[in-house]
Amino acid sequence: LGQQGCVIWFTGLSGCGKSTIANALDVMLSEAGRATTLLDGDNVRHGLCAPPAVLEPEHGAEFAERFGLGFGAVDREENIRRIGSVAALMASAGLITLTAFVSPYRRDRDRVRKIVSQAGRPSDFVEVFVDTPLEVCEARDPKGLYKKARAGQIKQFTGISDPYESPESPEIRLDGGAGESVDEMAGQVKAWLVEHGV
Ligand code: GGZ
Repeated sequence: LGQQGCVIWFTGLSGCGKSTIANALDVMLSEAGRATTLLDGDNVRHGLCAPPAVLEPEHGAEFAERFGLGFGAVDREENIRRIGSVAALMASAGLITLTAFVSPYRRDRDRVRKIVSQAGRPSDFVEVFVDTPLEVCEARDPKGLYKKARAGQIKQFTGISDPYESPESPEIRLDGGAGESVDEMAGQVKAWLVEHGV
């Protein structure tokens, strides 16, 4: 029998720490001998879910318009649908699949939960809410995006001019504003996985 895969779905605001924590967890699980993979905006939004401007030169304007993804509600819905489908495939191939996307809409996240659970067991989808206060995310502003959003240079920016729907009953909630280290928070997720037989 191969190892059992699952999806660990990190969600939270831009700058909340989800990618960093997911990366740290990825290292911990790999060191423990588990086969893992990590999907985040840095790899997915350049390829599978690239914006129209990236697709345009090779595929033309009509294609880019239809299949390129931005940050409107429908584009985010399709972004999460594509990522959820890929994550479900990877999990069914036995990988512990870590994903780190804002995924601001509850309905979109719940749909992924359904896809993953249908393919396996309900416990195969682990939602991790990285609950960092907006003020903390905005103070960090590692890419200067909040500043641009406040200045109106980025429209529909989550937390500023676009909604974020907090998970109502995530498997795990991490308090990203409490001063815990990245490794401590990644360790909490790992402990949960061990405790639940993943
Ligand atoms: C939110 C945005 C936006 C808007 C660009 N709203 O901190 P980051 O930079 O690296 O993470 C954010 C990332 C969000 O992409 P996702 O694929 O995770 O979003 S979603 O799940 O909602 O589809 C941020 C950057 O891209 N970014 N514009 N308007 N974040």
